Amino acid sequence: TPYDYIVVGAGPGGIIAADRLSETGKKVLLLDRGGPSTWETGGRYQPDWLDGTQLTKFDVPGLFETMFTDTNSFWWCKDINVFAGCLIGGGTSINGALYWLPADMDFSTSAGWPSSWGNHGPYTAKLKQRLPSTDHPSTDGKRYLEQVFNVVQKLLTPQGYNNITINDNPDFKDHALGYSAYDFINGKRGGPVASYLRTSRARSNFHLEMWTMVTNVVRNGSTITGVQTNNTAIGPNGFIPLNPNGRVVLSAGSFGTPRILYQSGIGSSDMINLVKADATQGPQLPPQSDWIDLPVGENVSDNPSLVFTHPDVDAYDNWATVWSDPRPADAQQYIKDQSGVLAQASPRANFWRAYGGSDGRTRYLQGTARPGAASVTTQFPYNQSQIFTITAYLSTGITSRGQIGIDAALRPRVVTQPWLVDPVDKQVLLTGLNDIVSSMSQVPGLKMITPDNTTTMSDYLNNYSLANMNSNHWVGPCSIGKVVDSNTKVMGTDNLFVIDASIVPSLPVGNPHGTIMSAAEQGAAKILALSGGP
Ligand code: 6FA
Ligand code: ABL
Repeated sequence: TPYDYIVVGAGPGGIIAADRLSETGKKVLLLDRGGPSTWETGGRYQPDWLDGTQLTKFDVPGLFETMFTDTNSFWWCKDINVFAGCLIGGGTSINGALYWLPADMDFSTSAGWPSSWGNHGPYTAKLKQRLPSTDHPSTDGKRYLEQVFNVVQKLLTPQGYNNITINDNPDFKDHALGYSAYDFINGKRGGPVASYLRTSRARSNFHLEMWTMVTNVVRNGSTITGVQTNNTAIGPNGFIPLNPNGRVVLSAGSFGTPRILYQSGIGSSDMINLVKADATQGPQLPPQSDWIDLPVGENVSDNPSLVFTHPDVDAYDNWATVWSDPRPADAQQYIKDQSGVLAQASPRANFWRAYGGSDGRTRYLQGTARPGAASVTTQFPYNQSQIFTITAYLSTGITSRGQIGIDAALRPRVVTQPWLVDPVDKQVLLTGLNDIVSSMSQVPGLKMITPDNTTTMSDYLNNYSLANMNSNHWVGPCSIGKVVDSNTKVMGTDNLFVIDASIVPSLPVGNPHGTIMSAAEQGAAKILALSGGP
């Protein structure tokens, strides 16, 4: 059956877009290549200790770190070689759920937004109303495993940091320190799935179809007539048509959306030629005269991580036991009323500082601290039970950019690495790392073990593997103003739109999904306001 709107991808961008579009009564189809995640979406994957409960791996915040250690990791997109979630909720069903209401600078013209996007306030207010943030997600309102916050506070206070409730002051991002904030709800993973998707699913004009991969849009010149999928159960040959004046919204994420565009004959010809050479997808391409030449790809993120130990810290076994053998009292407490340590993901403290660079630009550095560490490299003995990690991310202001494309097998790939391409970015990161540790001697008992004192910070950074610099915050391959216009419409098309991380022109100051969701609210409103629709 034909639809008014077909939204491709049920991550935060697609879920919010589909909810706002279906609110108007239009017939909306939301497609995802993956399957269920949390219990309410039909997911049933749980550890033995949760047997008999309606709590899955994706519901329990304290199971977050097991996303990276579980051998049965069906939730990752298998054809993408960086972390990307392919299940209902996309990244928000498997991520750390750190949730920052956007700062004004996240939507500024200097960040690459059209001036018409500058007033994000009403859209952020809508987001906040649907999805509040909390820095104390346990249902009893208490904070657990607080030692890391306390140590970080001792470290940063001498440097002039202010202790704030971060989401009460989204624009205060210089020398700001606060408890980690999340979009968990009632001690469980919340996010767009437990809010927007819930209201959509209650509407008869909304339909969600899982396990349906869109390969390309089908178009007649600049007019999209429907989407081609691999699901032959839902239409002739997997084709799903649009109603007259219908629209397609791509929300397949920073890797998924570019691939769909290339496979639809939209992008640079070197990428489309890879599609042309493919026996299956080649014949689906429109004639070369209809190819639309648009740039695809800028984005970036950096995160060298430092590992410290402190005798006051409980490393919580680096979360290694929470799946198979959680601390019994914590497991019982969580099952009873979703309170305690397991009601929160691993981070405990976040901080920001602004830096002037030698090129006159201001860059922001974010720190995230958590008990435990993904890896430790040191010559010295240390107490494994007392380790914690501070990860430093360079965000707003960085100029380094890379490119996302596809390989000959049409798998999304990073084709140009985006990390620290600009030497000023690197210099600022180095300054920031040195600053973080500059007051270490004022915290009795605090030692840094990675890098340890046989390595200078500069060598540590120079030798840091680029593969580990990936912070999973990919934005920009379909940047607004370059690939989509200020209404999120793909340039050169009549009715194809993009609402996801890929339109965000440069990194938000914090972990990005809050800003992406505000952008989705704003993008959906702009699409609905645009004449000529269904
Ligand atoms: N962001 C935050 O703000 N805070 C965090 O703590 C945080 N942590 C992580 C994290 O720990 C990991 C491991 C990862 C991978 C990301 C993290 N992020 C965090 C980033 C955040 O999750 C992403 O920025 C955000 O989810 C991006 O939202 P989008 O809507 O742009 O895209 P998604 O990838 O979430 O969703 C795309 C959906 O499309 C998926 O459900 C996928 O299955 C589907 N899809 C892809 N291709 C498709 C196709 N061809 N056909 C149909 N469906 C498709
Ligand atoms: C994010 O925004 C990042 O994208 C994640 O990488 C990060 O989680 C979460 N938020 C929480 O801060 C880290 C884990 O804590 C590490 O154990 C893991 O090695 C790393 O992700 C992998 O990228």
